[in-house]
Amino acid sequence: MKKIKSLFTAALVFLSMSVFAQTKTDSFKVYGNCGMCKNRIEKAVKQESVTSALWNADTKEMVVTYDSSKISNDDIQKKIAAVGHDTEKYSADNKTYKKLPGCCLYDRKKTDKNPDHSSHQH
Ligand SMILES: [Cu+2]
Repeated sequence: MKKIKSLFTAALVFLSMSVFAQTKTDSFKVYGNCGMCKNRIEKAVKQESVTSALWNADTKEMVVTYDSSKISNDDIQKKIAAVGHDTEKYSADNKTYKKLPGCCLYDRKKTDKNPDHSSHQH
């Protein structure tokens, strides 16, 4: 009986270790302004395979903990871009960006076309 119990414990430890091995924590930049942005950004990525998503409005730093066997860093960044926020790797669609509330219209770091600012050359 004791032997079975210890085998069971070993199996549990092994299982939790393999789960742990798939969990990854990454950080990357996401552009936005305020608390509303924070909700939008964090809500966009929260799902079963993303256990934690935290965005810092001051540093624009996003920290995500996710199951790398189910979702990739790229997929997560694409989800954020899809709700209107540029990330380090992916840019939001112009249309989606323009639909954001006024307070959320962050300075875009890498827009391809921005006629309003094209004259500001240094
Ligand atoms: Cu905002």
